[in-house]
Amino acid sequence: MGIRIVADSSSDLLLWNGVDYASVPLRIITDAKEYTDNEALDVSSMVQELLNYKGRSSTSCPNVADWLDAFSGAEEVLCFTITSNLSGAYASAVEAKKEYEQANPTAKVYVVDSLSVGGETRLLMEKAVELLGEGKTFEAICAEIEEYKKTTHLIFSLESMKNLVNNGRVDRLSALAAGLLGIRAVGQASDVGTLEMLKKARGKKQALQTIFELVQERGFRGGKLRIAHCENEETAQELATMVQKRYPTADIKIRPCGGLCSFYAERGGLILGFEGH
Ligand code: X90
Repeated sequence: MGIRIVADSSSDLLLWNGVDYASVPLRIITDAKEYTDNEALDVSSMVQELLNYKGRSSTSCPNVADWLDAFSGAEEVLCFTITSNLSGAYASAVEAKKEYEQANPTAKVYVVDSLSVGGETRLLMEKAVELLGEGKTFEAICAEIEEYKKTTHLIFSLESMKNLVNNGRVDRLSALAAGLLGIRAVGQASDVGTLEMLKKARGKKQALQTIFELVQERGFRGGKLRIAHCENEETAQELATMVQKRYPTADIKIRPCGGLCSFYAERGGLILGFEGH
């Protein structure tokens, strides 16, 4: 039997053709409604509803039973989670691993703490599938992913950080600039998987320039780049064109943010996962 890939929905990938893959949803919760981040979720409608909604909103991570469901039936599982520094998803996955291995003594589960979200997590998952295709063993794949993780990065640009601040995922002071008209907050997933503010950019052009510089500073030289956007395909495309012009062989893919990333990145947000050094 092959290796199953499992990831929570912060990876923005719900289905994966040709791969034994399961996505485990996070949830977005308001006093009025609960949204489950799976294929049935209409992300655009959710973003619009949340913009009109004035009450409290929050998110919740998968619990142990959710992870166990996704592991069920598999002999070997590679499980990818959102950064353990901003969510309980990693902790519940580790607990699920223990329970699963206890109940199935020959089964193996390896939990990767992405220390990131979205595109960077996806790069780790893509690497796993690539190594699987090369016929590598489970142990070798786990070790290589941990090495690869040291070379991948995440940069974001956000027009609002309201939901991040309200849910205590970033301190209010660092987030002050985002939300002012025309100011974009540009930052990164730090080495320990926290949200780190780096720059303020005024207007779209400056934001794109800033992002491009930061991406290159972190060693991007035309490898893989995964851009996720919240209702901002046009800017994502502009960025891709800019990168492709400088690095014609770059492997760039654009996709919309899923529910969880849309909730935190908010309308206009861009999240980039890429290969560097
Ligand atoms: O457990 C939960 O309820 C989920 C909490 C998630 C908190 C943060 C998600 C951030 C999503 C925002 C821009 C990228 C920041 C990257 C920092 C590592 C996307």
